[in-house]
Amino acid sequence: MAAGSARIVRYILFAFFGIMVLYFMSSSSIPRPPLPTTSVLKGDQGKTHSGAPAGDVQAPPPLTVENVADASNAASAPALTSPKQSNDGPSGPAQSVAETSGERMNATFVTLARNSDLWEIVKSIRQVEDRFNRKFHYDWVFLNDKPFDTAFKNVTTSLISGKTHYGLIPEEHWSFPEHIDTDRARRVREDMAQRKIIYGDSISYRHMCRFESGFFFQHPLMQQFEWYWRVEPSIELYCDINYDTFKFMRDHNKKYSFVLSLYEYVETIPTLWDSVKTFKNNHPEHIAEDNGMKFLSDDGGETYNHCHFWSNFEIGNLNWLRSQAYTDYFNQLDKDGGFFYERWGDAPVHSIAAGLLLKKDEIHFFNDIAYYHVPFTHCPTGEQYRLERKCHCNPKDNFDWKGYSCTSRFFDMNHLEKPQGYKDQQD
Ligand SMILES: Nc1nc2c(ncn2[C@@H]2O[C@H](COP(=O)(O)OP(=O)(O)OP(=O)(O)O)[C@@H](O)[C@H]2O)c(=O)[nH]1
Ligand SMILES: [Mg+2]
Repeated sequence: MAAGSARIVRYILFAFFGIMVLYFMSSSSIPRPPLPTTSVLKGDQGKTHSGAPAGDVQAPPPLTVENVADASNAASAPALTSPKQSNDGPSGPAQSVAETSGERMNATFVTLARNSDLWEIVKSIRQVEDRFNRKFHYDWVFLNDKPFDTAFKNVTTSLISGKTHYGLIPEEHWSFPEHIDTDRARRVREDMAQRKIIYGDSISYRHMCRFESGFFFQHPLMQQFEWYWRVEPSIELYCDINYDTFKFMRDHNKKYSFVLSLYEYVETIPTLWDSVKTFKNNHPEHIAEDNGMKFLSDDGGETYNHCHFWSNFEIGNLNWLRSQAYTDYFNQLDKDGGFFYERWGDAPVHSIAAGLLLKKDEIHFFNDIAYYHVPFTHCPTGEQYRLERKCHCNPKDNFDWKGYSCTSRFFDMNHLEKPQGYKDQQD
């Protein structure tokens, strides 16, 4: 019995000694981040900087582009009282906080939406934030022909890591101009409805296309910016984007960009090219040397082949859209009335402008922005390429090399080498 008790006491002492040794090792030699006394706020109420619940202690993450951006954001986090939302015109430079490690571009996301688009646009915002903007915190401008409601503003602001702006479109940018014969426009809509042309009977769709063609970049909220990235509801982004796409555009002298291209429905633009020709005759000074006509026409400009960049995604330069060349171009088209007497879309309107007013190498194909807008997908060709960027798109869905895409033409015009494996994706 006595020998047994002594053994138990020895075990207890041994165990105690072991625990003490472990305690000293853990508290003296393993560096641990201090417990936060206050959570670092991003300027929006109650969210911790890392997205983790306050008080959760995590090991310091490795240095990446993302962390560098986050770290400098923490240093310059705006005070809680500074509004993240603005309804009333451009913010001063004090509010555009440089949050990335390098230079911050004068750029914004821009979305035209109705209040009823809220639950579809939030899906797009999540994707854009997760894949890109949580590292860069660019602003986001929302435009609407009706005032945005509180729910729309609160939900979108809570999801966006940059500052949000909400603007009302002036009536003259969303109505029939005086020179339009509204009876003729109505007859066109009735005819298109009978012929089942998509959105052919819609007035609001036509206002939308005209607004996106000629006015979004003129809105007072957009005037402060030089670069834009257009985002529509229900899109997907499939790959990480770890660099500043706006900076890329500036550094490589790009003015317009695309991810998907295709042929336009002929019925919606029967006389668009005639109007373009009138513009070319009236303003030969605006036609760029070494332009992208080859993408638009197979006979040197005589006829339009209907190729266009799909404008639901665009990263572009706002000063170009505000230039005299683009203004003269849009005014000619608007005067000819095809936004209402036909159903001209902003995609061919922007694309033809990019093809004629810019040098062809000022247009960029963003292969690494993997993207979906119903019903087409751009999923970069090449497995290694997709793995490096953590892409989650199915390469079988890639539209780039299919017969109805115009992207091959863009590659041919610019003498670009198509990626390995493109032939396997042709049908
Ligand atoms: N404020 C406002 N926004 C609109 C209106 N119609 C369309 N939009 C927006 O304009 C953009 C283009 O409209 P969509 O309906 O997506 O047009 P689309 O991409 O040609 O067609 P879908 O295939 O249906 O997406 C989207 O961002 C819409 O939210 C409108 O009447 N008012
Ligand atoms: Mg759309």
